[in-house]
Amino acid sequence: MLFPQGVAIDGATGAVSPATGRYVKKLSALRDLYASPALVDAFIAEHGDVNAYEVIEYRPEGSDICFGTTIMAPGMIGDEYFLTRGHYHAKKDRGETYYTQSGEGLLLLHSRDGEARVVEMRPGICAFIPPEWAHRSVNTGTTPLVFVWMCTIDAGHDYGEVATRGMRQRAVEQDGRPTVVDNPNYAT
Ligand code: PAN
Ligand code: ZN
Repeated sequence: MLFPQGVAIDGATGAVSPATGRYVKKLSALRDLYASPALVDAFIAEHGDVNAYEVIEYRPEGSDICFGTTIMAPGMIGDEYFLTRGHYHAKKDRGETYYTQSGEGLLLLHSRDGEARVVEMRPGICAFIPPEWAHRSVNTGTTPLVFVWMCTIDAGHDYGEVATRGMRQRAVEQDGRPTVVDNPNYAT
């Protein structure tokens, strides 16, 4: 039987208590997602294989919904901001919300039928991610980007398509400001 529970979420650190799981993504694991993998190698040679982001989950067994936090380190590879892998949900009718707690970033999205959108990530903004939209977050600030995500427990992740084709857009710094540009390498 499921019982109600209050789960503490620290909006500054992203700590979740109690949590049911967590994982860390090292920068090296994301190498091929950047416009310049060679610059990832150079970054790691200089700074080490840093923790690019961490995901902490509250996923009660037998529940229909789950939530948790993502904590993204600030950083850049050349002019490109630190990013998450990006994915579609495995179940095609499952959406999600991202409610930013601290830091600043951009949520890059594209639909299977060719639309691309960007939603600002900053405290107070809860992003709605409809089903069938690939989504990737980027940290455009100088502090950790912390957001609470919530979705159905069976949404699942389909990483393959974004890994092979890329996202339609990239978030880069131009003239000192976050700018979204078309990804020339997006495989249509
Ligand atoms: C999030 C993401 C999390 C990490 O929980 O999984 O931010 O991003 P990647 O999974 O793309 O590496 C979510 O969107 N879940 O569905
Ligand atoms: Zn998702």
